[in-house]
Amino acid sequence: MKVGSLAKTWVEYTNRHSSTALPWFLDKNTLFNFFLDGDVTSVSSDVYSQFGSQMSLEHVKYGDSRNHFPRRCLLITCVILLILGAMAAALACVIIFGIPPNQLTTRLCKTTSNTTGFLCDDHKTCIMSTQMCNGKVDCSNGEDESNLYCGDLPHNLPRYLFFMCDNQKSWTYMDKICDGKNHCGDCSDESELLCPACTGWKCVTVFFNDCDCIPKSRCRDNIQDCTDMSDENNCTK
Ligand SMILES: [Ca+2]
Ligand SMILES: [Ca+2]
Repeated sequence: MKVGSLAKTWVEYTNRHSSTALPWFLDKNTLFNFFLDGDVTSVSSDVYSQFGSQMSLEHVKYGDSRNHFPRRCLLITCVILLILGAMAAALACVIIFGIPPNQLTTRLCKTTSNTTGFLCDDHKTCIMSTQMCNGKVDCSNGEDESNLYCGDLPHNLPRYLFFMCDNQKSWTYMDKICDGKNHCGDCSDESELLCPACTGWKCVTVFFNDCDCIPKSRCRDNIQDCTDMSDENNCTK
């Protein structure tokens, strides 16, 4: 049965019976399939308008199970194409820029002098904190002098490589803590809380670079180091 005659038969039937119900010999899906697949231009305009209206109602009522399949297929096809596109882009990046180096999860390492250091990209070289951003390339790739770490000192350095002084204005490298010299200006890098007990001579010192502990080598050397001259009068080497 052709589309035109099928539609006409349905319209004539519904007109005759004053009903929009489908006759027993016409299956809903068959009608829809004809309209969706068929040559609707072969149906006369008046028949199409009536039939088309009914089709819209039926379409809402029963759902368009036919159209779900192609839409789903279209969606799946788009997703597959996107995935393939992303894979192709990644492959192109690898070809153009090369395989990215194995990223380090941490730069924390122990130096040969058993202090906390910075691990270079080669995964082997461990440099001292004072070798970071000192104007000299110590890692083979130069990462110790890169803007990534040296752009905003000390904030871009790994936290374990620098010490923030008590005055909150100065900072120093971890390697400079407890070395007997006042790098902070307020001696917080040489405080008793951080450092081992003084093994030299303890006094209030004269020189700005010293804190309250001078090495015994400076006792009785005819140079005043302590305000009370105890380094020259009382200290025993
Ligand atoms: Ca360096
Ligand atoms: Ca110091």
